Amino acid sequence: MRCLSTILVVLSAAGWLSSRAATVLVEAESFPSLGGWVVDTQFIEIMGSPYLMAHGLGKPVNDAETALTLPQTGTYRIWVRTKDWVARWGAPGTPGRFQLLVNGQPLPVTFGTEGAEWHWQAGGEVRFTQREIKLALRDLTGFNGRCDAILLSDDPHFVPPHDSTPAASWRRRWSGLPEKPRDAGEFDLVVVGGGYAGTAAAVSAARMGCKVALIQNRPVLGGNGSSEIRVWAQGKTRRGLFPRLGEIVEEFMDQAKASPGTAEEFADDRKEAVVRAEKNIQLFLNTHALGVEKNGQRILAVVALDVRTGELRRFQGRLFADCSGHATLGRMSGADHTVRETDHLGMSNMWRWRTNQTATPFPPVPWALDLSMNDFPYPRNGRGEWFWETGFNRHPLHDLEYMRDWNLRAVFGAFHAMKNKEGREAHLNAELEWVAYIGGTRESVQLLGDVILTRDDIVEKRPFPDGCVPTTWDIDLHYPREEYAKKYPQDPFISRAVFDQSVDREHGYPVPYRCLYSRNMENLFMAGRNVSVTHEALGTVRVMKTGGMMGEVVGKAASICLKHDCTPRDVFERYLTELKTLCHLPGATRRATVHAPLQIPPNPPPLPAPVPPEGIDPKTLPGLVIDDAQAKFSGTWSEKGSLKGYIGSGYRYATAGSKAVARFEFQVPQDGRYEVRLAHQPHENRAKNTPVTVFCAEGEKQVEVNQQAAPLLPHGFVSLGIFRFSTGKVWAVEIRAAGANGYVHADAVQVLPAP
Ligand SMILES: Cc1cc2nc3c(=O)[nH]c(=O)nc-3n(C[C@H](O)[C@H](O)[C@H](O)COP(=O)(O)OP(=O)(O)OC[C@H]3O[C@@H](n4cnc5c(N)ncnc54)[C@H](O)[C@@H]3O)c2cc1C
Ligand SMILES: [Ca+2]
Ligand SMILES: [Ca+2]
Repeated sequence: MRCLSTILVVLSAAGWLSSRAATVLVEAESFPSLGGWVVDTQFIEIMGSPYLMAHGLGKPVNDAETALTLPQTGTYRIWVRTKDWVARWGAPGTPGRFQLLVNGQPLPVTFGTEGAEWHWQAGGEVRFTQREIKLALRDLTGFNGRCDAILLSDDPHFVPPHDSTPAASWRRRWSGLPEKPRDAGEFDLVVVGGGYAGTAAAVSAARMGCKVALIQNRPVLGGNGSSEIRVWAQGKTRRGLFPRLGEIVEEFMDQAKASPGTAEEFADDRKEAVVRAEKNIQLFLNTHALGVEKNGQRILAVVALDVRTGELRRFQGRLFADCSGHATLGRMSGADHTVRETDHLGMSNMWRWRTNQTATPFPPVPWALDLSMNDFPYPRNGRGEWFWETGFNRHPLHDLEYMRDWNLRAVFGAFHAMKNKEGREAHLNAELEWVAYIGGTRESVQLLGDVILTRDDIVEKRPFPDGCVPTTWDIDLHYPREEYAKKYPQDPFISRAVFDQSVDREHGYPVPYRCLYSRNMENLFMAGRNVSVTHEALGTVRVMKTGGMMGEVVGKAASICLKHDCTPRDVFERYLTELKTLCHLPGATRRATVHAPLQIPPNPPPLPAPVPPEGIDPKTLPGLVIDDAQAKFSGTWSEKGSLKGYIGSGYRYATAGSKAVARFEFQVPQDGRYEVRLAHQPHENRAKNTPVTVFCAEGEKQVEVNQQAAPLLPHGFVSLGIFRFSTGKVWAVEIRAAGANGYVHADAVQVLPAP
């Protein structure tokens, strides 16, 4: 019965059965004129659709408008899908109020005033004597009212569906759109997500002769590094094993002077221009991937929603790359993954404010977080920076809208304290200039590859045969900042970063290629923050230039898959040398197809000079010299401070009594007696009893070194004694912080034949 009435509705909406009931759905995001409303695509998986939001920073935004033709005249009941966005916290007031204007007249109902959940708020009945009608959304507050869609039905028994399925088929049915996805073409590589990782993957693959679709659900490229979120790109490029990696990233990366800086500094247009210049790339902006077709362990196609028209499109591909940050494609296809539900990195909505020439009011915001000036760090230089971060213990996918809205309540609550409470005198002329409505997320889902990279791999510099992308950022993990967490302990909104500085920041640790493809979906790559690493390892690899270089490698590997008709795993197992050859080529190298000859640009950027040691070059010293750059570290070590005279490019030091251990390993060229020396730079905060163990043929010998005292031997060495070593075994010197009475210092070990 239900089925039959559905068919009648379809027919009548199409105008074939004019005597039957008509139901019409108008997606708010499809309004041709958005006025001041913005299209929010962040929560489609949670609430079912893109929506329009009135993000006016407290000033009502201009009306969004549309015109449409009803299937027939008559009396229609009207609903608006919306919510009261602060109701889930029972906060006083209803900031998200707006009206629906029908042919210029507001309906008597104020929308956005009820319900913590997305639902159809009833708007009453309207009689239409003309089929051509006009609708407009009129914002009443400027504080983030939201409208998903409008439903009109002349069927008196019609009940709107209570359904948050993404792009549910009733939406297309009542919008008069085809149910089936439209064919968008066949591609060698379909890239989902146009952040740094996806953009670089698309450019790299296209230049290597692949036909690429780049699908990005926002109007701009760059992800967190776009003008919408304004995170500046960090991580060092062009170094380590493959110093050409990073050349593509450098073509489009920002030169921002601040994070968050101005919109222009993030150069969205340059990113787009670099992509548009590639004939092999078709760029699909405002397109959100939400479905997948597969056959066993192979992905066949991605289905994506045109976020403005509501149409579905089907992208057929041989290979796919998930660069969505949220691992959307991987999860949909059944790729193995992990989700860390608590104690993860959070979401930030950065913001900017400025001081005007004259006084500027800011309305009271009783529904925002109730903050006073000492409940948050003062937003210096007009910037609310990265640490306006929340959601550490919220689900990184299901609670995304929760986190974004909590961030908005925090920012507006803080600005209210500045404008209307204790901060008032000092901020009469202050005005909010920009608040990101797109949340910047850092940690959502890790897709699992053949290698799951860990902190120890990186810190101990574990060599992998497929190491390629240099990661240079410290292991940077975030926690709620306790002093600001007291008022809202359930949802702290200010973070602190803890840096573990054991990463080789100069040369970078080479992240293995096997972190960049799925271990169970045989034609799926990944790059960026959703790759195969642990939480701690994400602490370093997540920065954008590093993720962009992963994209560069994925693009090259994709071309090898095509050339040899093989899987990403086969590239590791059979064509690793070929991948390395491609990684050594300048980023601007091209080939017309994957079988065509390589065209190496005549004037590639000069290779970066090898990083010269700032200190004493170990190669100039006699005997074996093992610098800290080659040593293995466990526990927490800080990198180089200000003491001069070190060997190589620095030294490390660790806090007394911690679990830190530094291990300098070596082998000797022939059996015999050797003098073992240890270098340090003296300082009064160093240990007088640094515990050192020499692993030698006689066993483990304990020595204590006074690292406050100046070393007596040349180049800052002290002698640990004479020991016996034999060939064919790995010997070592270990420095430990446990039991030390000051910082322990690890610079270099020297092994010399004893006279
Ligand atoms: C506030 C903040 C400060 C940070 N500080 C720094 C810093 O100083 N420097 C630095 O380099 N990094 C920093 N990071 C980390 C860094 O921004 C991220 O780890 C990085 O952006 C990850 O890049 P990505 O390309 O993997 O993903 P993203 O930048 O998240 O890009 C993914 C893109 O895919 C799109 N997308 C998602 N789902 C779909 C879909 N279904 N269909 C189509 N498109 C989709 C998204 O809209 C997005 O544009 C910071 C992050 C935050 C939030
Ligand atoms: Ca919608
Ligand atoms: Ca050193």
